[in-house]
Parts: sequence; C-alpha cells; structure tokens
Amino acid sequence: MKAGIVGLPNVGKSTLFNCLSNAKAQSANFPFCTIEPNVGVVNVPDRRIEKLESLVNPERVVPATVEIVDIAGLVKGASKGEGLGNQFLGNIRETDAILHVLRCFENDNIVHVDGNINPVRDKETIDMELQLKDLETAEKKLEKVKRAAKTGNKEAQKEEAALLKVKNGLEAGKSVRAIELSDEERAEFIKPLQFITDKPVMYVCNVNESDAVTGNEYVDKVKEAVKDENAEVLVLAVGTEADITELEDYEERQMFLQDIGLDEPGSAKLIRGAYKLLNLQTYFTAGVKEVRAWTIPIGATAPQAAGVIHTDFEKGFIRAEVIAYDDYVSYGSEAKVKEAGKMRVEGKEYIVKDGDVMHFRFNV
Ligand SMILES: Nc1nc2c(ncn2[C@@H]2O[C@H](COP(=O)(O)OP(=O)(O)OP(=O)(O)O)[C@@H](O)[C@H]2O)c(=O)[nH]1
Ligand SMILES: [Mg+2]
Repeated sequence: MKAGIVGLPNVGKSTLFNCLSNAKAQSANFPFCTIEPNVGVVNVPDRRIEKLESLVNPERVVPATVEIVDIAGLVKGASKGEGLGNQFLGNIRETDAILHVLRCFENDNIVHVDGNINPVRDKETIDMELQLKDLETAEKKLEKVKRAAKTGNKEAQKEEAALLKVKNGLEAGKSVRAIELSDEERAEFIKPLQFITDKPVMYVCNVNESDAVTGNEYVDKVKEAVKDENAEVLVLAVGTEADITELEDYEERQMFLQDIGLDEPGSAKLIRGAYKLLNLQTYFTAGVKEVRAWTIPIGATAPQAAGVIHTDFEKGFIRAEVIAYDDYVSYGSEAKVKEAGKMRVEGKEYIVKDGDVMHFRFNV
C-alpha cells in the first residue's frame, strides 16, 4: 500500500518526505529539485506495539509500514507536459492515497511559483491538473468502449454510461471521488482505471513553527474550502519537524517537541492518518521470538489476515486463537488471558478487529 505526496513546487513535499522516511530526498529552495520519484518505506508509529514489547520481551519487534512516494512539484499545465511533474503523474496513479501538501507559511526567502501565499488557489491548481490527467484517461477509455457499445454489447453500454458521467463531472471541475456513480459502476468500471482524483486525500497544511499547534488564517481558509470533501486536514510545521528528525537523541527530540507544544511529532499523526486513509488496520502476533504488527484491510477475515503472513496459512486455515488487545494488556500475558478464559477461538468467518493478538492453526 502506497501514499503519494502532491503539491506545487517548493511547498515542502521533499522536506516532509525526509521527515517521514530515512531515505533522504534532496530538498532545496529551488523549484523542481525533486527529479526522481522517491519511494520510502515508513514505520507506522503505534504505541500498542511498544506496550506488547514491554510485556513479551521478544528478540525483535517489527512494526507495520506504509510506502510513501515523493514526486516533483506540479505546476499549471502539468497534465499537458508543463514542468517536470507530468511524467510523475504516472507514479501517483499507482498509489492508493494522496497526501496533498499546501504551503501555509510565509517566508520571503522561499520562492512561491505563483507569486504569493494562497493555499486555496494552490489546491485548485493542483486539483485541476489532476482532473485534466483523469479526463485524458477517461476519454481514452471512452474511445475504445464506444465502438463496442455501438455493436450492441450490453456491458460496454453500461461502461460507456459510467465513463460519460465521469467525463462530464471532470469537465465541470469535479474530482472523480465526488462524482455520483452507483456502487456497481465504481467497482466494475471506475476503480480499475485508477483515477488520481478518485483516491482518498488528506490535506497537509505546512506552517511555520509558531503556528504548529494553533494553525493560522491560511489553514482556516483551507478548512473552509474543503469542508464538504470529508477529508482530513492536518497542520504540520514541516520545516521544524525536519530539524527535529536531525536530532540523534530521543530525549532531545521530545524536549524540542514540548517546547513547540506538541506531545508527539506531527509526522506520526500524518503516518497514522495515511494508514487510515488507506483503509488499513493492524493485528499483532506476539511471541518470544518476535512481536509484529501485520497490516490488513479493514473488514478482512481471519483467513485473509493469516494469508498476509503466508499464503499457506490462508489455504490451510483451521482456526484462529484471538486475544483482544485490551485483554492482553490488562491480564499482562497470554497465559493469564487463557487462565481467565478470555482467549477466543474463531473460525473462517471471523472479521478481524484492530489490535487483535492472533495465533493461527493451519495444516498444509
Ligand atoms: N520556513 C519554512 N520553510 C520550509 C518549510 N518546509 C519547507 N521549507 C523550505 O522550502 C524549500 C522547499 O522545500 P522542498 O521540501 O524541497 O519543496 P518541494 O515541495 O519538495 O519542492 P519541489 O521538489 O521543487 O516540488 C526548502 O528550502 C525547505 O527548507 C516550512 O515549514 N517552513
Ligand atoms: Mg521535492
């Protein structure tokens, strides 16, 4: 599962990416400084895994991860090949969610490609480029489907109708996620085309340090502009967070954060937000060898969850032994949970809950 970072040049995308991942991307006060898409694998911060670690004392701990992709800034005309962003729109199409970075900080030393600070206008610029790119995709597909629809192919006619709705919506300045379509149309015809504006989005308002806790008037404008989108808006002092990640010492980082008024890095909130945006949740395995967080889609069944560890676990699934995370913590160990009769045995139909601690029984 991947999340892609988009935004105008010089808004702080690569700086954010660097905060999130260990792979240091180039970041500079120079538009188009990112010329290769950077992909980073980011640990999902989760206090529960730390808690399980302290209870089990395993040889190693493996947290959940998400992939983050950083691309060059998009400019007006990107969908038609303007700037460097266009060639990277393909990389964004392959992601599952979008982190849209908006510049909400003033700093005369950092060039804004459109002259002044206006995150709502910037958002519209980016949206429009993404919509134009999607329009191109829709039109190409429509071209093909039309021919089949003309010959009387019923399925093609349905597809044509769905694509026309998308085309009209995009032309009216809507994102695909906001266009009215039936569930069937979405699942059958729209999802496979991986429209960029169909992906869930989170807005990241990049502010100066002094606004990290309270936000500012730019952030308020962004919130007002997106209030009907049902999207999360996160306030983050990206530059400051980048400075904090430079600090080697954990205590020092905590002190720095407290000085600003934060109890944890905003980037931790962001990664968790991205995880949620991707519709993912975590279950744990907890043994003396390893305590590990596994990533599954919300709604996954026990065999599907087992399949994330190994396909044999799914094929040969017999049952799962499940301990709710809260029970694990309040009784303190697997043995005590069992003694108290709080361990459940679940079958093939069981829908895994976030935080379940699981053992799988299977044969191959
Ligand atoms: N004052 C301030 N400067 C920032 C902040 N975030 C980023 N910058 C600076 O802005 C400049 C551009 O940041 P980048 O992260 O390279 O921007 P980008 O969005 O990746 O830009 P492109 O790759 O060119 O599209 C750098 O000099 C950063 O140090 C911030 O929150 N506050
Ligand atoms: Mg960059």
